[in-house]
Amino acid sequence: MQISDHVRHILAQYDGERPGVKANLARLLLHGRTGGSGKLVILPVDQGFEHGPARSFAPNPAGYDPHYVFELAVEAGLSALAAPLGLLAAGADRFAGAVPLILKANSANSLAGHADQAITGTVGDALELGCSAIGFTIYPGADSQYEMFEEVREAAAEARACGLAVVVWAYPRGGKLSKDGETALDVVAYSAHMAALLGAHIIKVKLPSAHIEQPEAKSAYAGMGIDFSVLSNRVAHVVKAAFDGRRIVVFSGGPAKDSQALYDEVRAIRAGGGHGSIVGRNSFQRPREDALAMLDTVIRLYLGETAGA
Ligand code: FBP
Repeated sequence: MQISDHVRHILAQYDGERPGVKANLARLLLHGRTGGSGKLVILPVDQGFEHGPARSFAPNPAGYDPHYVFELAVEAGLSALAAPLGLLAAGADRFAGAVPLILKANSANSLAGHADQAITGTVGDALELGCSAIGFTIYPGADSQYEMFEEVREAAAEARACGLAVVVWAYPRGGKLSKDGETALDVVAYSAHMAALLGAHIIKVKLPSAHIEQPEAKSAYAGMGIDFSVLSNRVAHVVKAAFDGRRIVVFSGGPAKDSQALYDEVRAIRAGGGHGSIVGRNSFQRPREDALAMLDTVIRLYLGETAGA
């Protein structure tokens, strides 16, 4: 596929970046049904690690098979599949070249008592598997946040030197943050900004609520004169916090929900200038045909092909 104006424009935002990184960003942006549009729809399947296999795959047991999620990403025409080392290694050979891969290189598990992530993959693993990017979660606010930042800084520098794009899952939690604070507008925007400062090429966040967590930030938000009760305005604010839209920002799908609710979120992401969705549980927890139909609508919404889904 030829480089489109949308993709050329996005790549131009990464001034001074290495050609290999830009080529891999282009690979992600040109693949699948949203290819060339400047939008990404990515399948993340690290929930087996993060939440455990039964919570993740019991609703649709086909998902226990790594090949199933490769097939889902390929058949749906998605931009990429993101997963930890073992899952990618189980399908990267058979599906070589069929869909770009993102190695999720750190992992948490829900048996742990505090918010932290362990490094579970390396740049060498990502290169060997033919990945376009490597991804890391950070937990802004967590007691372990500074160690996480240092780990990501080190691994991201190595990844960039090898021409891999870097994706950062910026998920505030722990420390002094309240539960509502994890998705508060000010905290999500702050986290997206920190991810950009850490050198992320693609930033993944949860959709922000209208709650403002930090008392010190309240007057700044009040003074902006923006109606933050509207989701698309909140999306636009998070995108602005990511270097004024110079970094790709994608939004996660969250726990399984009804399709219309998901489509409303996609409309808001698009209207707010977000670059796409990274939808895991809402994809692989649905039966295959339902998942394909839902992803088809999501893609068409991003392409502006369907307003009334
Ligand atoms: P979902 O679409 O299933 O929410 O996936 C997005 C994601 O970022 C996964 O990559 C990750 O496993 C999960 O959310 C983590 O969510 P949390 O840490 O909030 O449980």
